[in-house]
Amino acid sequence: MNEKDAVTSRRKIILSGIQPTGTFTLGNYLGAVKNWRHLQEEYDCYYFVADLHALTVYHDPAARRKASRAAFALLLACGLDPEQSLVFIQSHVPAHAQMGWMLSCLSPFGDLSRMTQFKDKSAKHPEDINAGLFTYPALMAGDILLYQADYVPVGADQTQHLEFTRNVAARFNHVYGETFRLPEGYFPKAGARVMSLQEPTAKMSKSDENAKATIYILDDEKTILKKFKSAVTDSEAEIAFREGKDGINNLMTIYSAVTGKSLDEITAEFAGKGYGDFKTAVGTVVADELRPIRENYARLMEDKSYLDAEIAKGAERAAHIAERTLKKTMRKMGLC
Ligand code: AQP
Repeated sequence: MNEKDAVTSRRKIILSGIQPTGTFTLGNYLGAVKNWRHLQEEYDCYYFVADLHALTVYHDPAARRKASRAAFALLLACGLDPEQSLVFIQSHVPAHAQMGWMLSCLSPFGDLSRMTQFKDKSAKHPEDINAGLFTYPALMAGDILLYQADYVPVGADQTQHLEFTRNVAARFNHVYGETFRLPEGYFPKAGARVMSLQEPTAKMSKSDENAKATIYILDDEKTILKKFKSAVTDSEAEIAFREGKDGINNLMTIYSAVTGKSLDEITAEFAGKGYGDFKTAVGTVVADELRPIRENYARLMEDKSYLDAEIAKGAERAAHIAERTLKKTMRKMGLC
């Protein structure tokens, strides 16, 4: 095989991360992590716990340390195989912070100020609008470019980040010479945007203060059923997906993402049934889907030495790959 063939036949690299800002939600799972599991078959997958990104919002250090470890265990519990994929904790690989700084020096102020996440989080935490919140897109660009990722799975709310990363990479390549591969968005075939159960126009979020609004992937069956029972719907009695039925649309989206059934099939299945029956059905399939994850997680958390070893192994492998790009970037910038 000549060199060109070897290059073109390599498996493409996919990279994504999740913040350890709390136990993953059903949204994190159906919108991201469940797909990450399937992608392992086809791609070289790099998945990380984005603890440096989580620093932009105030946190308790001891709780964060535990949450990062728990997030790593949750990724494995959800089916990410550390033998097959590279799973690691971001801050354990110093190259991320180093690359983030170098790329922040190529990040236009104007572009940073237009980022929706900066605007949203500043509005949510007006008492703590810190520089990290402003420059996080440069850190994120570093996360992606360090591993020369081909694809980044993106939801509708993340295309801005990908565009930013591509612009920074192109600018760097232009100014300092060809260094970075420009990543493309990966738009999963399956994948759902899951909304809050109490306010179905807002996305389901780990850090929602109203626990009834969110299904956490470690919730037990009873809790899951109870939360779905109290989900906000509407005053009609028809299980159909259409504008104005945000609560029902959300439940149908969840049911579809878990069972693989189409929206039309779901409408047919529940024709003539009430919202109560539908809520119980959604709660039941979700509880069945999450049960093995909860069991895997409990097993992993009991096996401290296995978890520690996997965390260390992930960091070592990731650092090895990241260092190569970091060194090249530093050379190009005249730092070594
Ligand atoms: N509700 C959701 N529906 C579908 N996908 C979702 N994701 C998050 N919420 C939903 C996807 O999960 C991945 C990891 O997200 P993250 O931890 O990096 O940050 P986030 O998007 O800010 O998630 P949260 O749960 O809302 O966290 P907090 O409360 O800390 O801000 C991403 O791919 C995201 O799209």
